[in-house]
Amino acid sequence: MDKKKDKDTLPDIKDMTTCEATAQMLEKARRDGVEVNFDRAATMKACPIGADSACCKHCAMGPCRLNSKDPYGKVGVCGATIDTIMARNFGRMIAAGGAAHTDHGMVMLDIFREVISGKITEYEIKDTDKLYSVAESVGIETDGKTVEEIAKELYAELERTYTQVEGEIPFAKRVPPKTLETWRKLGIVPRGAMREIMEMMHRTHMGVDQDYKNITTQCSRTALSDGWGGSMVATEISDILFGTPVPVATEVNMGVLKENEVNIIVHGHEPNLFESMIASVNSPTLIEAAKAAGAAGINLVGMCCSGLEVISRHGIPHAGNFSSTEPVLVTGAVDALAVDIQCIQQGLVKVAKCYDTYMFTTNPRCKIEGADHLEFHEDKPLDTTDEIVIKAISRFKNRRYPVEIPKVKNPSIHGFSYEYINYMLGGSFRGSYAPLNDNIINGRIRGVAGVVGCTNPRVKQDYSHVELVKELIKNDVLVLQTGCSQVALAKAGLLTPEAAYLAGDGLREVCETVGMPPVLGLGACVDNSRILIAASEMVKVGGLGESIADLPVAGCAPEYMSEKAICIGQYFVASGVFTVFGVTFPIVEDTAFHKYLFEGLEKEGLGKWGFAKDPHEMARMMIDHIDKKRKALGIDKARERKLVDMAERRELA
Ligand code: SF4
Ligand code: MSK
Repeated sequence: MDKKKDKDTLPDIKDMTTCEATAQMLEKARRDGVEVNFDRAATMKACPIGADSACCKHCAMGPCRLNSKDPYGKVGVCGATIDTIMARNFGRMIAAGGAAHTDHGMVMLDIFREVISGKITEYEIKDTDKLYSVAESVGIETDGKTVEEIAKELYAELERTYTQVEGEIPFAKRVPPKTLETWRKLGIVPRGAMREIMEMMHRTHMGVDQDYKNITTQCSRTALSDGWGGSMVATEISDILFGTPVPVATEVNMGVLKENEVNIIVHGHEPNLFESMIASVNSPTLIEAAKAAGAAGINLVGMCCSGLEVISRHGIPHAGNFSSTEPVLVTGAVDALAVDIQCIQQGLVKVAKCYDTYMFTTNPRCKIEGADHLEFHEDKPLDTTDEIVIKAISRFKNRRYPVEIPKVKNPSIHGFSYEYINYMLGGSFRGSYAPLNDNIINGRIRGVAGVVGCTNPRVKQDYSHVELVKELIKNDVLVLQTGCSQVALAKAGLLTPEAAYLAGDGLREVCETVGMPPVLGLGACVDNSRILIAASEMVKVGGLGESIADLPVAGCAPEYMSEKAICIGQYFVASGVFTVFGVTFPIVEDTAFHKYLFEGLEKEGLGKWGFAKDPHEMARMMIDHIDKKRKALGIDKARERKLVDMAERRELA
């Protein structure tokens, strides 16, 4: 890197992130002459045609570039219009995002099968209550059966989530009847995810589906096969194998690294690698080896969604979200970085090399040139994780660079699973979402928002997440969180009961009564399924309409970057939720396809998309939508509280 030139042309660090620790590491990276993701985002200009999805390279007659300023001015060589091209690109993003989640889910199911058959002995069924409840939710009779029998039946049933050729997937049984009726009418109830993703790819091949509305139908069906299928299986099986989260207090941000200990970070998405890493760092032999190398101990921390899987199950500290994965290596304190799948930037390898950090890929799906590959096998997981710990100890012993760890960490509480929210609101004997619905109906809580998704180094890190959520809770909107957004809010101190002081009067009263934060962390990005289940339960409890589309709820991914996020957005929209995205939207405005996603789908009984760059504008759009739904339900009057001003007070006196 040409340090002088780039230092002069790179933006001010305070415009790149609001995370103090990340900012400190960006400063250090510049001093050290190391290039990280934020620098690349600043110097790599986004292609404007690609950003609008106005190009197609689906065949060798192209690539065809249309003009997003004059979208109907020309067509591709085959005659494809801008709407066809954008819808096909959108569909392929959904197929890729859905494939990532469903493949993750299928791996969890593979592990479950091998645990039941006894081929994997390192893991076990940890949460039998959850096993029973999931089995019953898909219609499996549990009375008089052994855990093993139920588990085998559940495996066979859930395998259909992926492989079913015709008919509805098992978790369609969890969808509120009215929502399901709309899906059936529109022909979007998903079959197995493999079939839906395959059909999505087929339809978007050159010369197949060239009707943007018809392509959108398959977009919805494919996305739903993820949300109510692949992702939901990933969440439920992870809970059965590793435990359903309950609230746990921990700390978040780079200050969780320890200069005098061997630091190991796990980054990615699947819980299995991390679960075994926990076993390895607690091995007395390895702790002894670390001490013999001069360390006070072994410090295991998480990042990204791997970190969120274990923060909520074990209270393992978390060092930061997606955009901080390269900057954290600049501390020089990370002795080993172990990654599995998804959101692993190739740039990590170079930064790791600059600081002598061992970087290990562990999954056969994700090898990276220049990183060491130590394959992880669930039937002998400790072979890999022990080896990573041994390598980390050797790096600690031979640390060559000065260590600089930002002294920034925040206390936070995570682990609000759907089940725990049920218990928290109603108690163990009458666990229920009824108190939530009651408080929405009486107006103390205005509505519920899911604020989720990535960070993106093209926008100021964490800024939109935090501003948006502050605005929502100030307006009595309870916020549910997953993915990297949750880490942004944890770093800002909002995942604690004390943060209730930032909430409006009504929400604050509820939080103080229950003792809960106004912002609830539900899990990793694959766990958005927990939000869908919570929404279904709100419908089931009653008083807030008959379908998810009737609920006073909204969703947002203010700083998204991944194709998984687009798939999540579409499954929320298809489930009936108004969903706002920030950063950029890959569709030309004022085109027919854009109008269909942003207005047309709602008219068909689904949700709709929204887009805004400014978090306050996002909040306004979401609150307006929540108020619109309250009005339609006839519960808007409950919120009309007369404010008495000073003149009126004097008059009353
Ligand atoms: Fe161009 Fe049509 Fe081929 Fe796409 S499918 S590259 S629009 S000719
Ligand atoms: S890790 S998909 S950056 S939330 Fe799930 Fe974070 Fe987004 Fe990756």
